[in-house]
This record gives sequence, structure tokens and C-alpha cells, in this order.
Amino acid sequence: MARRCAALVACTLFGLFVPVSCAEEDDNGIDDPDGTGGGANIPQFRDVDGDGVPDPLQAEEFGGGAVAVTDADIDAARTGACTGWSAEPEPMGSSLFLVVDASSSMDAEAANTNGRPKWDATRDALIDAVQNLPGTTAVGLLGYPNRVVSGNPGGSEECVNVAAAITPEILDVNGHRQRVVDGLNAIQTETCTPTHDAYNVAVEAYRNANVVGQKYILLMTDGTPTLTLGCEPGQCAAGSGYEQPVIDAITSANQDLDIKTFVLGSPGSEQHMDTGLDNRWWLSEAAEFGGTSLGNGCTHDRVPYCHFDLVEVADFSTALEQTLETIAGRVISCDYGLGTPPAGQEVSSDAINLFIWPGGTDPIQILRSQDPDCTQGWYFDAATERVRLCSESCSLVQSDPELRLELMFGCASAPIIR
Ligand SMILES: [Ca+2]
Repeated sequence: MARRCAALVACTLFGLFVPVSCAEEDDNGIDDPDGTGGGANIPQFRDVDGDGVPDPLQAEEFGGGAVAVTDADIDAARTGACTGWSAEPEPMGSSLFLVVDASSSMDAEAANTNGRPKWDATRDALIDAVQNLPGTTAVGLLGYPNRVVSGNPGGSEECVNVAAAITPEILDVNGHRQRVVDGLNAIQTETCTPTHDAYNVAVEAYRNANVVGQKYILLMTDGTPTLTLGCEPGQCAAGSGYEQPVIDAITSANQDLDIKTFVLGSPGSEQHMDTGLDNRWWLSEAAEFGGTSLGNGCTHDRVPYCHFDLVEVADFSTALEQTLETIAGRVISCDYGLGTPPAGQEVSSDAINLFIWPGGTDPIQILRSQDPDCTQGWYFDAATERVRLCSESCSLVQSDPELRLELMFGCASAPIIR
């Protein structure tokens, strides 16, 4: 089992760079082409309209940010007089804030948790994911409520253990990785689901964090918020209309602060234990407005939803591990370090070119932008010495699980022509 996990991690973390199939055989030897145990909407090839037929990435989709090239063009560039060397880029740290529902409903078992409480399975999978993230990733953590809710409306501290929030820091610095693992182990399940306050605490912690690169939040919940912002009304209950303000907060974080939010719905999100309400519509909307919709023909009113929906997966723990690996792959995939040049060579920041090989079609050259807030092409951040894909180009690259990249050094960067 350990070996299988290791193979899965490699498959996902490096899947962007090596065109491997992520199909797995399950323990019965039955082919499981989407690698999820069935149910979750996690694409293994680029399929924009969700019809099961691949839609290879085209240069035109990048607007002016890329041009189509051929393998012959790339061979010529590789042997050109100015070319020094090429390398697969090193994925660099973005940051990921884990906002994790540890309400008492997470103590329940689900049909697909093999007799374990949902919380135990969730905590163990998160620890596994944190252990496997690259050391350059910054990670923050907030379990909620993780305290006995005071019953008093007021600040977020009345219903969220704000003091236990871990501000995002680089995992490999100052023992931060262990701090996050210890923080996960210390989370206690308690009554109430103050989703809005918890989300806002994470956004506020991000404002104060010293991190570079794209910021992400992962909201993991089994569904219904039972308090509204300000820990209102004090007594927890599955109220109606508590969801839209959370969607609005997630939308605002994406639009105003460029914090993207992944949403993961645990078993139970299809039917609240008291109200029977299906929560998946709002989790799906939250993923869309949070900038992380799974696409693939998803909808907000039925399967497949646009968030990571783990309700119908055969085995919750396995699907959660795989989903966290998928998220890790997306978190790390748009900032790249330059690597170490060969002996005697050095990087000139004016002489970097980026090529991609999408699944099932010809290579594409991504063009350089001079705008740090660019949406198309790539940008060189001199302060961090990183190549960063601009926002829309990043989303396109992330839409193709089979894609690999290569940086070529020595020839003048090909710019975006406007
Ligand atoms: Ca298709």
C-alpha cells in the first residue's frame, strides 16, 4: 500500500512534467481509469465540454500569449547558436490555507469510510498531503470551530478557535511542516459549523502572511453552515440562506485579493443529518466563484458538480488522498524556479523561453509579458527569480493533466506582440 501511495504522489506531483497515465488498478485488479474509485469529477485528460473526448489545448486559446510551434521548430531552437541549455522547470511554492470543518457531524461514519469517523479519515489524509507537499509551499491551517462555541454573537473568536490558526509559512523553514502536522493532530471536533467566520479568519491571516506566489484556500466541509458571520445567532442551527454570504466571501477573495478557493465536499454534504438538505449546489457555486471550477461539463444542480465532490466515491480515504494530490499539483504548478545551470553557464534573465507540450497535440511557445499583473503569457519575477505563468495562461495549463513544460535558456525571450 505504501508503494502504491508513493507512485500516486509521483504521478500527480510530476504529472505536469512527465506524460504518464494516472490510471490505476484498484485492489481487485479492476481498471479504474479516472483513478478515483469512481464518482469524483477529476479529469485525467483535457475535456472542456465533458463529453469524454479529449479537447487538446490550442495556442489560440492563449489569446496573444502564445504561438503554435512544431517539434521541428523546437529542434531548431534547441540546436540554435544562442541556445545554452534547457530544463524542466522546478515547480515553486505557492501557498495553501487549509480551512477544515471539524464540526461534530464529522465524528459520524459514512458509507464509504470503512467504519472510521469522517474526521479521522480527513485528518490522516491531510497529514499525508502536508508531508508530501514540496518544501517551498507555504501552508496555513484552521480547523473550525475547534472550540466550544460560546453562544454569544460577537467576533469570530466566539465560535472559531482563532488562537489555534496557523499563518501560512514555507514548510521547510523553521519546522513549519511539523507545526502544521501537530496542528492537525490537535484539532478537536465540536458542535457547530461557523463556515463564514472560519473562512474570514483564513483570509485575514493571509493578509498578514509573508508569502509569494498564488494564494489558495482549501475549504473542506460536509455541508451546512450553522452560524452566520459574527457567530450569529449564537445558537447553532441549520438556518436557511447561510450559504450565500459564504459564496460572496469566496467570490470577493478571488476578485479583490486574488485568493483562489478550492472546495471539497465530504460525505454528508448530499444530505444534512437534521434538515435533509443537499448542500452540494452551494459548494459547487463556491468553487466556480472561487476560481477553481473543475469544468468538464460540471453543473451546480446535479452530479458532476464543479467542486471536489467526495460523496459517491467508493472509498473516502483513498479518494481524499488522491484529491489532495490533485490540488497539490494545481497549487504548485504556475510558479517555476530556474534550476541550476550547467557548469560554466549562467542564466540571463533576458534569455529565457518557455515551451509546453499539451496532451495529444503540437507544442506551444508561451510568450513573455512585461506586466506583473498579466493575464496572458509568462512573467519573470526578478525579485524571486521565478518564471510565473500569467493568470489565464496558468488556468489553461492547469486544465491539461497531460501537459509538460520546458524552459530553454540562452536566446532572447520571445515577447508578446500587441
Ligand atoms: Ca470533449
